Amino acid sequence: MDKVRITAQDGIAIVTIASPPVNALDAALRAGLAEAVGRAAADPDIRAIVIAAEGRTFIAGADIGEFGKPPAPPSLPDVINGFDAVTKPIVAAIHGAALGGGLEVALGCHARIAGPAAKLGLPEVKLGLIPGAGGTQRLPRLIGAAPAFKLMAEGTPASAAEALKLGIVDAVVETDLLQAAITKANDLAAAGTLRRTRDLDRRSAAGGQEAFEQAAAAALKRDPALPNIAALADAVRATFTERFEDGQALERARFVELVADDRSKALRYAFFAERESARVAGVPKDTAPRPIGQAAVIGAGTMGAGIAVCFANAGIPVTVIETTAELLARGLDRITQTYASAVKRGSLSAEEEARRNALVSGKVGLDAAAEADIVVEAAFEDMDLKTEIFGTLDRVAKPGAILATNTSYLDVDRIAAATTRPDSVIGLHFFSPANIMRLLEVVRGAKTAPDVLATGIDLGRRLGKVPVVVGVCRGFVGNRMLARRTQEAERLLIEGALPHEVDAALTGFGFRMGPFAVSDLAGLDIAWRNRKALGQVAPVADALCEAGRLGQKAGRGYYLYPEGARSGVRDPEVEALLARVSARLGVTRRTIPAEEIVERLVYPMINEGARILDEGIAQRPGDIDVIWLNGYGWPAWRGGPMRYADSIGLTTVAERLEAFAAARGEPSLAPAPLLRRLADAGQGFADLAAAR
Ligand code: 3H9
Repeated sequence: MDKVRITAQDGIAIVTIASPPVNALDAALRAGLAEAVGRAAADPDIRAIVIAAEGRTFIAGADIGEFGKPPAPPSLPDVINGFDAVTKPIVAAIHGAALGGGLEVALGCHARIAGPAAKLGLPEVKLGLIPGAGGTQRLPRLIGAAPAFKLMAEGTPASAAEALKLGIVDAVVETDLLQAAITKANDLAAAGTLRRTRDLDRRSAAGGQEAFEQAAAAALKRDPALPNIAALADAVRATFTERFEDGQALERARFVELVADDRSKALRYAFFAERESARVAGVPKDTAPRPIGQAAVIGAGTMGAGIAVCFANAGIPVTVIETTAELLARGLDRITQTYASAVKRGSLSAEEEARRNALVSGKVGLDAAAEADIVVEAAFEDMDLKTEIFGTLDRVAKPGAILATNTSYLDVDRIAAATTRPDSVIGLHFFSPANIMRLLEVVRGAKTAPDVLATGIDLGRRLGKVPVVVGVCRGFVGNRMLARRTQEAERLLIEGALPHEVDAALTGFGFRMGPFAVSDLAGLDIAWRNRKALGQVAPVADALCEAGRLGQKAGRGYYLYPEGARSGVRDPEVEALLARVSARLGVTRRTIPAEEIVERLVYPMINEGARILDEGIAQRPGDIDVIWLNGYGWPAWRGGPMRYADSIGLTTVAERLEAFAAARGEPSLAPAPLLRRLADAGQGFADLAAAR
């Protein structure tokens, strides 16, 4: 089927793009678009042209899957520059998303009309790129260099209303978008003037070059690891100093360089991995999710309240259930406070605050779960308590209701066995703060029904999360791998590293925070309690807890937090404590280089990831990467731990693990069978993904 159709209506050519699912601009579509516009331009019966699209979006951008492959003509810049040579008005009718190359197509038109749900943006920075089809040159000329730069540097699309305010679109129409675009095309044809974006001079709108330079400096400070922000600033700066053609040549050269950069490759990999994670073995694509119109959350602590906020944010009425009126009141207060501070920050309107608060109600006692289509249990991590709750829920919840547990570590199958409907039981592992963190581990129990799993995934998306299906094991995927890192971090302290050195090694790698700064922020007591319950020992962490150093809330943990300090400072007391622990264990302390610290922290995690894959707890390496990218602050431009392992080479990873295991006499550090097999075959985790 042709990807581009052309029809005519009273002298107006309507060029319709139809390339499901999102009209990405692959080679066939580019050729079809150029051909259709060229044909309309040459047709003496045609006065003007409208470009519209079918399906759920206008155009989602260039075809990301084509990047890195040999270029197939015509290039997108050539197609859009071709519009500049057309002497008849071209109007874009934009519904849904006009992103990246999609917005660049629209910017190559003489006018843009949007529907109310349109989203317009140049999100290339999120893929480690910059716009490469004239966006950096046309948008500043249309709306001003400073606002254009901000839109491109943040990469977040503007709503139709925002785009109208910024001047990206000429009008937003509530109904009959195509007709409105045709009318505009007729008006422009009658007026006889052509307003090409490249000829406009609004670069200095909204603060001029000075405002642009300020925005550029701020953006460079925010993300110094990515080369594309500097490239973006150079390209936009060129709109002040260069002719359009020269600016566009600079943009193109930088774009081509960035496409070849491994950081962009990693970000593109993550884009597809996130989408692939939605495909789950045993759950056919057409599996209908169960309808979710009413939710209940059991437990109104920090986690329960955060989960309730997620439901209310998505417009789903939610009942919060507690054991006493006092605990309930405290939990409901947490929720109203969350919204009140969002209003204070300016990120939520008072109207929306009222709407969301009205979706939240509270009750004492599990009977209140009777009406819910889904119940999410967020009580203490205690198996007896959870099985008791699920036993009761089994009696009170309506038939077909999904019973979900937010456990972080416990066996979902044992929890399911407390009910007579284990097929309706699932794990929904939210991350703290639940209303902020994007990751949702959807835990598939041995008996979870496919439509229950499909509902977990669908609901996750409705809640604005990235849902990833995982199997049952202690800690699932993310926390199970994290436990390895935590163990090694503790061990590094015993061998001679200091907390700030370990943290600096990981922030140098790209994490926003190191493990000890994170522990101090979260508090050391929960992990301490867990270790005690499991009979585990962590000599350094235990000693800190025994000394009352429970983290930031105690003013001291791995670091000292002087009154009012936002981040910790080195504490000689901790360093003396480390020396004592090492001496007690008979370990001679040594200086450990940052490179070794990173390897010691990251390789055992990768090794655990290999075990997780071998056991089928994660379906594919990409799922593990999506989990670490969205739940644990893995630097996006490194593409997740499994892809990182491939980039190092599994032979190297295996050799280093072998060396760590030998040096420590710790067999669990030795390469896992899957890692060893792949390394011996000269393969990477990606080969495994391809073979499955
Ligand atoms: C660019 O434009 C560079 C130019 O400046 C210069 C060029 C010279 N390409 O997300 P969904 C697939 S860079 C290829 O689940 P939604 C996606 O993989 C690009 N494939 O849908 C999935 O496939 P599958 C700048 C793409 O409704 C399917 O479409 N643009 C592309 O939740 C559905 O996707 C962007 O960065 C693509 N561009 O969200 C925008 N886009 O079914 C990227 C999607 O096999 N796209 N696919 O898993 C998005 O943000 C979202 O897809 C969108 C729809 C919001 C449009």
